[in-house]
Amino acid sequence: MAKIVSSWNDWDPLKRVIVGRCDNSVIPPEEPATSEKVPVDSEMRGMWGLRPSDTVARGNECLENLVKILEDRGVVVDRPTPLQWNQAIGTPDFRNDSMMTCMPPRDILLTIGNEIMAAANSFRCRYYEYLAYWPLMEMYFEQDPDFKWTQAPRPRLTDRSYKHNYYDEKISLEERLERTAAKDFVTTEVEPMWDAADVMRMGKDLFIQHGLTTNRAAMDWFQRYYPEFRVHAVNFPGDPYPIHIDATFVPLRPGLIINNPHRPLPEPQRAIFEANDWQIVEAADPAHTEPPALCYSSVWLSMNCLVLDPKTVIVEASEVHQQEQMDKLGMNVIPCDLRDAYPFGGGLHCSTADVYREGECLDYFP
Ligand code: DAV
Repeated sequence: MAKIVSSWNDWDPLKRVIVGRCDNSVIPPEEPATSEKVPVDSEMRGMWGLRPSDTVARGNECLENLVKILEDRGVVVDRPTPLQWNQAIGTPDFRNDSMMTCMPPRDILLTIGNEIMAAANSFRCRYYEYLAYWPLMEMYFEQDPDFKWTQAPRPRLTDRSYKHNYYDEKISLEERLERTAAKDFVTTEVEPMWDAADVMRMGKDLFIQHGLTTNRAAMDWFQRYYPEFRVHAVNFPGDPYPIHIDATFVPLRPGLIINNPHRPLPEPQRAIFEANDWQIVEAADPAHTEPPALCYSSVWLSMNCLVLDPKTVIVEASEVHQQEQMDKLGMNVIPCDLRDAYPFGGGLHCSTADVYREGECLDYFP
C-alpha cells in the first residue's frame, strides 16, 4: 500500500495530479447563481447547450499537451470519467435543465494533506460534477490507507440560497465594483457554499476569497472543520466578477506571490504577508486583450499557472509577458499551448487538481 494523496500548498514538488476533460461539455442554462458570471456583452448570454464538438476536440488536445509535459517530467496524471453532461438533474429542492462539464477540476476538489474534499459549489449545474472524479477517489481509497475521502456538506441550493434579481442587465461596471467592495454577492448566507478554486492553501493558513462563488458561511465552516488552521477571508475590491482566487493572487514559492494589478490585495489583508517578509509582485499584463470565444473567464488567466516546484512553472504558451516576468523572478518556465481549453473553465491551475506534492504542512506566517 502506497501513499498516494498529500498536498499542503501550490508550490512543493508535484508528483501526481488530476487533469480535466472537455468531453460532453455544456454551456449551462441560466440559473440564480450563474447569470452573474456571464458578462452582459458576452456572446453566451441567453444560449445554452452542448459546446460545439470541434471546440471540445481542440480543448482536449490542449489538455493532452499539458498531460504530455507533466508525464515527460515524471508526474503521474489521472483523468476524470466524464458523464453525459447535457442531462437534466433534480433533487428534492431544485431542478436544472443540464449539468456542465468536468472542467475545471480545481473548482470541485480541494486537497489538504491526505484529504480530498468535494466542494459545496453554488451552481446547480455543477451539483453532480463530483461524480466524474469518484472512480479516482475509489482507486485512491483502495490503494492509500491514509487517504481521507470527504464530501463537504451538500448545499441545498433552494431559492433561499440566492439573492433574486441581484443581477440586472443594466448594472454598470462601477456598480459592480461597488458591490464587490461592499461584499454584496449573489449568494445568501443560509448555508456554506464554496468553490475549491477560491481556497488558496499555504500550509497552516487557508486564504479564501469571498466572492460570487464562496460565501461567509463557508469561511466559518472551514474554521470549524479545521480548528488547527488559520482561515483568512480575503477580498479583491478591484474585481467586478470575483470568482476564484487563482487569476488574482498566485503564489510561486514561499515568500513570493504575484497579484493581479487590477485586483490588489487591500490593506490590512496585506499585513500578514508583509510581516512575514513575503513579496507581493504585480503580475505582468496578459498578452491578449480578449479571452477566446465562448469563454467565461477574463484575460487574466495569463497568471493562472501551474507551479511544478519552487523553481519551475508551466505558463500558457502565448502569454509571453507572463513568461518573461516569471523568468526574471528566477523561475524556469515551461510553455504549454492551452489557450483553447480556457473556454472550458480556465487555465493551467484551473485545469488541474493536486493529488500529491512532496513536503509537509508548514507554518509560513508564524
Ligand atoms: O479572471 O476570470 C478566472 C478564474 C478561473 N478559475 C477571471 C478568473
